[in-house]
Amino acid sequence: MAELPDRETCVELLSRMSLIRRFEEEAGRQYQRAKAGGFLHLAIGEEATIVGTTSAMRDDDYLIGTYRTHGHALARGTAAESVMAELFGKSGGTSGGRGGSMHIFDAEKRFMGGYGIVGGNLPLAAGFALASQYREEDTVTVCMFGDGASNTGNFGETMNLAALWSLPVVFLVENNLYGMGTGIERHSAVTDLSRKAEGYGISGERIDGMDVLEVRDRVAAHLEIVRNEGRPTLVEASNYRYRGHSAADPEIYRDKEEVEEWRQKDPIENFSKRLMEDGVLEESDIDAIRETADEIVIKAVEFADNSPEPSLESLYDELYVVGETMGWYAVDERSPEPHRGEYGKDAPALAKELAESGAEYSGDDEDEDQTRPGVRR
Ligand SMILES: Cc1ncc(C[n+]2csc(CCOP(=O)(O)OP(=O)(O)O)c2C)c(N)n1
Ligand SMILES: [Mg+2]
Repeated sequence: MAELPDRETCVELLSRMSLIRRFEEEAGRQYQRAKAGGFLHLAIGEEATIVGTTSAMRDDDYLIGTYRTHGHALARGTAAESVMAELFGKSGGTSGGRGGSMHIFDAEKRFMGGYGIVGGNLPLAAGFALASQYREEDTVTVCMFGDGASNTGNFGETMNLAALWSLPVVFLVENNLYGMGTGIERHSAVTDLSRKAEGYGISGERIDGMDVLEVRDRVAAHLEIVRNEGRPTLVEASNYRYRGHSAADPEIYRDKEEVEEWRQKDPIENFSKRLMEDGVLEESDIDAIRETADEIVIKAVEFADNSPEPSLESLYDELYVVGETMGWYAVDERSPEPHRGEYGKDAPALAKELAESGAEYSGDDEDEDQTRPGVRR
């Protein structure tokens, strides 16, 4: 069993996990009330993996996750208010309400996003790591993804390049035993995911993802290996999600006994119990931590409720189409005239310059009809 760190760290770990749990429960409730739109994937039960990992990272390390990442942002220090407002699609959200639940993003905290394409965040993680290497920084990227994502082509391709180029990444599989409604025995030929990158030259380790201290200790060790030895590693954290895959999941693929069995391993309950048994905290301290989480989340909902909707005029903001003609993918099909944000001339000078030098390099600078960029006649 991992040793307890100092009291302050213990309180921090428990507070973060409690905040995530409370936030997720509230997000589920707000989704039922149709305040939060789109899809909603909750990470209730997976808090120890999230908090253990982020607590071992440096502030200047990068983190990228999946579509189940409200907790990852909160653990990195993003304000609960902006995460909730993002779920509500409000302008006070982390991405001004444009991303929603699956696309929480906070560049300042180096949380490089939630990402909706299963396995699609792996090559991006390799890109962040390549940037660190190129700039000769000793920052590490932690890439978190699910057991299901380990079956994608992106997994193999990324492992190969990461190993080949000695990229500074810790790949962390959050193995919650299911990819949507498909159990791991039915979706992966190799169920010991810690070994799944061995053929690419990346060794891995399986850890208990329900134990925040074990996750913290082991991820810290992996970060050290990556930072000091300049090679990527893989960690498989075994955990479980207590709720369905998303808010709309009848859960017919698993029985109540299994869920109950994993509930006995509740990362927050068990850590609280240990802290009390070891005399680090008293029950009243634990209650106070819970109350603080409650207050933060109530305030977050208030903030999200009061945050204004993005204005209609801002619809085409942050859309970039490089070129002199209209980009077909930015066209509002209800009206044929061009809209703001659709013209290359509005793109920032640097984007334009890069596009032009790219076109020149590829010999693609003839004056051709680019009504549909990327589609050659
Ligand atoms: C490329 C791709 N294929 C399919 C989907 C649909 N999909 C969304 S989540 C999911 C399951 C992924 O499971 P896992 O990687 O274990 O992550 P978890 O949801 O358990 O956190 C699938 C198949 C998708 N989003 N992207
Ligand atoms: Mg899974």
